[in-house]
Amino acid sequence: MKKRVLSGIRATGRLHLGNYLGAVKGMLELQDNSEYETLYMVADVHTITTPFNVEELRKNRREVIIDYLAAGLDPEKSVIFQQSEVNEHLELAFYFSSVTTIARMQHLPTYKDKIKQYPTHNTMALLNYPILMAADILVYKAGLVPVGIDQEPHLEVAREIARKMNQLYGTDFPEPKRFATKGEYIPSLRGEGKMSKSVEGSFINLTDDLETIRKKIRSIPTATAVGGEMNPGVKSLFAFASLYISSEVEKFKKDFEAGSLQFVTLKDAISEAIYKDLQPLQRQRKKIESDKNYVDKVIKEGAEKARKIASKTVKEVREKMGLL
Ligand code: AQP
Repeated sequence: MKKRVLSGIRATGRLHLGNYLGAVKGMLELQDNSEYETLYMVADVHTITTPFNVEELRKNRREVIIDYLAAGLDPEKSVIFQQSEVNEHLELAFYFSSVTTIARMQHLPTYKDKIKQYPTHNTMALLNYPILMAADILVYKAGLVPVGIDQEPHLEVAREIARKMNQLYGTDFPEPKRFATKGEYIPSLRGEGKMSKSVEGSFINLTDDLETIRKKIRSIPTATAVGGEMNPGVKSLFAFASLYISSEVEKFKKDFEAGSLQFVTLKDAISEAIYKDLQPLQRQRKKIESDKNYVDKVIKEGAEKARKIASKTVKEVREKMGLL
């Protein structure tokens, strides 16, 4: 049997370079490997774990699907679907919550970060985020998950839940591992933390044009750096350089150490390379967004395929837990 792969992205906005390099590139690589059966969703239910707007959610979840298709996810090879269309994720998450303590969830760094970001939104849904993520993965018995490094603590929780369920109820859940890409951690353009949809000024969207990308990359705070120790902004800039203009990095590093680096030259070289990399995706996106029927069909058929697998797992779990 083929190994299953599951990944997803929240519908909190349009996809950015961090989502693309940390998750989508890995999703593409596994989709094109015949050893794997790949399932990729837009995590629209996860979106409600932080403050959201109803109309934006409805719009963004479709935009994420269009970004997926534009990036090369192929419904002939992968199951592409909306999480909310497969109720089994939510049902399984509730069963999983019975083997998970509140204290374990409260100690997760991602949970602490989010309550710092949204102090008045410390909800049960937010606390349950990792349990729902475990259910997203394990409802398909997926063993491999292409996601950025920030998701590693959540994968640890998924492994713990799989182990506990197997011990207590004799289920056969795999212990899912992360599939890492070269861009597993893309820094914020603000010089602190990771690139994030919900942090203004931190990201480059996949649909940004050259002028916008140039402006954003130029905004990385490097002004006070002249040789010596790299400040966080300079470190971020060199992280982008390693990913996008790797053959020139050494030369730019030497210039930095010598105190002769023209930051704007380095920044513009990176911007052009990013734009060049995104151009095929942007062209493809224009075609796909005008084909409403095609996108509708992908969403409908994806849900049907996903439901078929998910319902089988949930039935098994209900039987093993004495609920059927
Ligand atoms: N900066 C990043 N570098 C590498 N990978 C990243 N990912 C996110 N940011 C980076 C990966 O993208 C996938 C989807 O993330 P998500 O939208 O489900 O959740 P997130 O981590 O919360 O993404 P954002 O952009 O930070 O959204 P907000 O601001 O709404 O919380 C995951 O695989 C993640 O690792």
